[in-house]
Amino acid sequence: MKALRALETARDDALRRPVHDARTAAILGIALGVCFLICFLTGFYSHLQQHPAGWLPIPPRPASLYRVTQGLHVATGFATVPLLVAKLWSVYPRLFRWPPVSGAAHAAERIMVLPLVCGAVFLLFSGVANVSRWYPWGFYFPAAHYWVAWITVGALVAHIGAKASAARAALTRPGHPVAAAAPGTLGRRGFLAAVGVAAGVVTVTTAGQTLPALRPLTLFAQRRPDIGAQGVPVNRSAIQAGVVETASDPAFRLRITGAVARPVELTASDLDRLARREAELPIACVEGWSVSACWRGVPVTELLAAAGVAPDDDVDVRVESLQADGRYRASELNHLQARDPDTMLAVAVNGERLDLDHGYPCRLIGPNRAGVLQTKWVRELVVTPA
Ligand SMILES: Nc1nc2c(c(=O)[nH]1)N[C@H]1C(S)=C(S)[C@@H](COP(=O)(O)O)O[C@H]1N2
Ligand SMILES: [Mo]
Repeated sequence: MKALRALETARDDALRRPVHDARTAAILGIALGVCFLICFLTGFYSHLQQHPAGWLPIPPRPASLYRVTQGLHVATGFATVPLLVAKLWSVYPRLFRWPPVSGAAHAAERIMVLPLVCGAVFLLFSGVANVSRWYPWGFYFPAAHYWVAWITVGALVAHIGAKASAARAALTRPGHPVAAAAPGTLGRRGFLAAVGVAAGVVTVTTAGQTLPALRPLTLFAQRRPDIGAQGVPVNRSAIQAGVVETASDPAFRLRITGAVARPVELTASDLDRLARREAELPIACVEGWSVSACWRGVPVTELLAAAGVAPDDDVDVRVESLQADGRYRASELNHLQARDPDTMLAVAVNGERLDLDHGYPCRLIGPNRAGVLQTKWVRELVVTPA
């Protein structure tokens, strides 16, 4: 009994402190809600890039759109970690309220907090672990991350619905009777400032993986995008992909097959001779790092013309790699991407012949494509009517 009373007193003392009151919870809730919204929308866009809906072909312009959306996805995800910790710490004394619920509606609202908290913790943990290339799980990360995001957003919408009026009241009532912190304890301002600084430091030290100006400050970034052959990181080397021999073989032929008037075969030196298009395009990995480079190659639309595909024929193109297996050994170009003059099979990057690790003899590079779709060591373009 005594212990229970002591717990009650501790809880009531805590709830009276501004760092644990409704106003602090509301401010952190809004910051979290904004971050989650950005993360969810950019994450959904990344999902659409990799699992396109037939009715919504991803356009190839603006060329750097995916670089921006995925950079934002990972940056806001990282910044959300201190915000979520702060929010949970701010509201945890409420867990000790007695009775825990005051009716059926309140019980339903409380139960929805469980998927919200568990989902948010799972998303942040799995996301940070994934970009750190630490896979302490047996499931396939993108699918789990995607479905848990829907559950979490559903729970978040329910939570916002339940809490909107309380949050509005807490924010519009400035003369809150318990707003002042006891002397010597952390006040709301100090607490929120500390959380803001933590989120800012995480962002600034992560964003160097995509913003060159912040590169010297990279600490949490998983990649320095300027480290790698030819100034571009290597995500899977030729050795890892098992293509060293086939890619360097003089018998290599690029084939253009499928719905074409005449199948085409080109050698590596044919490709080199035809490669006159130059474009500045980013490699933008789903992991959040990105780097822009100057590519030289043969536009896919010229290769289609060589195979007798009429310029106004809407076609999709499947891009196949020499790599025998692995998730990223092939990708699709929709009819908009296939006709963009900067979608090309590149043979050179930053003024040098493509390194074997970057996809020699030729690799796909196109505007506004997720890194996983920029297939390396291309051996075949399979054309299908769109
Ligand atoms: N054949 C093949 N192409 C691939 C991959 C792969 O594993 N196999 N990885 C992709 C990923 S995830 C990225 S981010 C880019 C990176 O290209 P880079 O190694 O030249 O920087 O290549 C893409 N192309
Ligand atoms: Mo990637």
